[in-house]
Amino acid sequence: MSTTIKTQVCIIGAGPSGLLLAQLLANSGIDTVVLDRKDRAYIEGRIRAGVLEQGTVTALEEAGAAERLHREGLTHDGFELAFDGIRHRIDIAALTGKTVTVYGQTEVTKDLFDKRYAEGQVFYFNVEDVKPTNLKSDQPAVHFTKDGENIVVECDYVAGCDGFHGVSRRAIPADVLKTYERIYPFGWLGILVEKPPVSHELIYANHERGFALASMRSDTRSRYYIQCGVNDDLANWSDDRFWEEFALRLGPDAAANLQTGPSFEKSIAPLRSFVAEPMRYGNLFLAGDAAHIVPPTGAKGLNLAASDIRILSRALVEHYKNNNDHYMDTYSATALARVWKGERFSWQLSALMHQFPDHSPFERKMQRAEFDYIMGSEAASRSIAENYVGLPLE
Ligand code: FAS
Ligand code: PHB
Repeated sequence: MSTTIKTQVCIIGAGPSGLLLAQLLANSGIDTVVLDRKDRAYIEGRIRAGVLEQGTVTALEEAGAAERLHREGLTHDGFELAFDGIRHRIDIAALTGKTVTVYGQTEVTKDLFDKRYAEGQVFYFNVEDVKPTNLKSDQPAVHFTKDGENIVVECDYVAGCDGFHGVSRRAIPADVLKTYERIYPFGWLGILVEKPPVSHELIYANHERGFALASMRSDTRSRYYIQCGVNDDLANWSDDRFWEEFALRLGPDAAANLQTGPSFEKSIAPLRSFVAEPMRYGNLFLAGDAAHIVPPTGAKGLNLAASDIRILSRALVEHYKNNNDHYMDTYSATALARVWKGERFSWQLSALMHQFPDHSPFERKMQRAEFDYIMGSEAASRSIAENYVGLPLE
């Protein structure tokens, strides 16, 4: 016995990808149902991205969910790369005419949830056994259970916005799906602390002891990271040990203004580069982390998810409003063209800024030479800047 629901687009995942897609489709009168295996509080509690490209801000404006972002977000026109204490500012505004906005993914998710709830979005949280079916037919469906009840969503299209560990990508047959992966031999240990940031701009630091990143969530809340072992344990990292290591890697000049205090969030994230092709299979469309993962070094993860959704929402709106399937037919190729450029930049900046266990003194010299070249070349700095602010959508 099961309950049947009908909708136009069934969205699996209520992270930033799924929520933004639901909002952009709702703005065009397209009906959706959104499923998630967690609930709103859990999803909003995840601490992740912190830097938004202008394109992502535009998408949130189009979604009508950018009011608090414009009130509370911090506009940044530059950031620093540091190498063994030597600092070089990348003036993104002068080099590209663009800026980035510092505004946590947590806040983006809260704003999108508020908007979706205000407009009566149908959500199913804490779902289990999610299974997309009949994807190559014109009547795809998504089966799941909720509190022991079997439910089927009959829809026109399925949007797989369920992240790296979701089920959507796995619904594509192994002889169709091709994946590409690079797992990095280190992770990032991140903390949140209610203290003013050490600098008004982000500092990415390469030190012989390892990478460090000074970021923030506001003028009073800082987000700091240090590179750690791929199997490192949070139990090994007291706040005191973190602060000592972080200050060493930042260097005495940058760390001079460091205000330490008790962390209220501490977590370790593994780093990987990953892409799944194609991003469409029949009437299933993959978007965001369900299709690709980048190391957070280039601040691309959330922003690539947002650009997928801008491309996918246009495709679905064109289909429903103008009976034009051109953008659906080209979705995978268009999204992947941008994804691969984001993967390259994230991989390149990770290679420049981290200590690799298998690096010889020669590789260390190559990293320093690249840093010196970037410092001395406007062209090299502009290349970093234009990737950081986000390449054009198409
Ligand atoms: P998400 O993973 O955010 O959301 C997927 C949703 O699908 C989740 O809510 C999940 O519960 C749900 N789901 C999964 N399986 C399901 C199933 N079977 N059925 C139903 N629902 C299911 N990016 C940056 O730019 N900067 C950063 O610093 C940064 N740090 C990160 C740290 C960590 C630990 C992680 C994991 C990612 C980080 N990212 C960062 C990347 C991150 O921001 C992602 O790019 C972003 O969350 C992508 O959003 P979604 O595609 O919505 O995927
Ligand atoms: C963050 O503030 O969480 C952040 C900022 C920039 C990055 C990665 C993470 O590249």
